[in-house]
Amino acid sequence: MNRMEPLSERQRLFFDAQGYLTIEDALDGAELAALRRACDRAEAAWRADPSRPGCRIPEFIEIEGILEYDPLFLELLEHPRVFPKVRAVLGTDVALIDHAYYLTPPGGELDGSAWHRDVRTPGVYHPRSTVMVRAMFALGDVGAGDGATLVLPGSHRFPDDYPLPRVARPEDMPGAVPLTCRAGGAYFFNGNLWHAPSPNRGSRSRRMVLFNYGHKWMRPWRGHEPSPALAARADTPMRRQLLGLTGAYYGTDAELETPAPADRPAGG
Ligand SMILES: O=C(O)CCC(=O)C(=O)O
Repeated sequence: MNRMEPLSERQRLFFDAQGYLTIEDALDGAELAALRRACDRAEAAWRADPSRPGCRIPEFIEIEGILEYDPLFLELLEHPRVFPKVRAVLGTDVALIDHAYYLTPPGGELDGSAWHRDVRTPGVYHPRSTVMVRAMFALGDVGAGDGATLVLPGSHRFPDDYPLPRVARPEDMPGAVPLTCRAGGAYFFNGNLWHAPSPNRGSRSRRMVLFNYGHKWMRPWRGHEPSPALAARADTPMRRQLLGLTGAYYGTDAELETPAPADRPAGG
């Protein structure tokens, strides 16, 4: 059984106050190597077939629906060093909203309008709820100039109409913090937190796998509904819940502990 690492009191306080949390060395060396291989295979398949969904512009590549490409991504979705913490801040009804592999090649430019929040719920007012949490895993080191995600700490508590300063470049936002990390590191942030991608001024593409979690009563973003092949791999209650294959409002929420494949009884 994988050991699930809970959210500590200190981490809870940091996330509640700042709206984000970083987890150094979330992946060990073997996990990182396997993830890089799976991402390389996914990228090759995606580039070979222009009909596959995503974004294909020089300064940003998004391979949408990364779970469709390799069973390894399903394991990552419940990674024991990250997923229990995400579930702790979202609730037991956690489910997946979207999932992708991002590559940010060097050389692109962005303007200040890149600042945004992921959550938009105009019909209801959720000032104290955590509606979405975006988790990102780094395949390589990400320094401040390497396209690091920028966040405005504490801004998840801003009201919807808070007048954020207009800036020319994302990195000009007063108080912005770049989420730097080493290869194998991860971070997640509240979907209400103001954040922005930043330009990659380094020499290598920034490579990140991301999962955006919400609640099982929310719909996945368009194009992120599981294919029949992916749905068939949802062989645990948690996988079914995460992929939106359970009731939206009723039924028992899935338990946290899910045996890793190696621990499952043969044929089980
Ligand atoms: O690429 C990043 O670091 C930020 C991603 C982002 O803003 C988003 O996907 O909403």
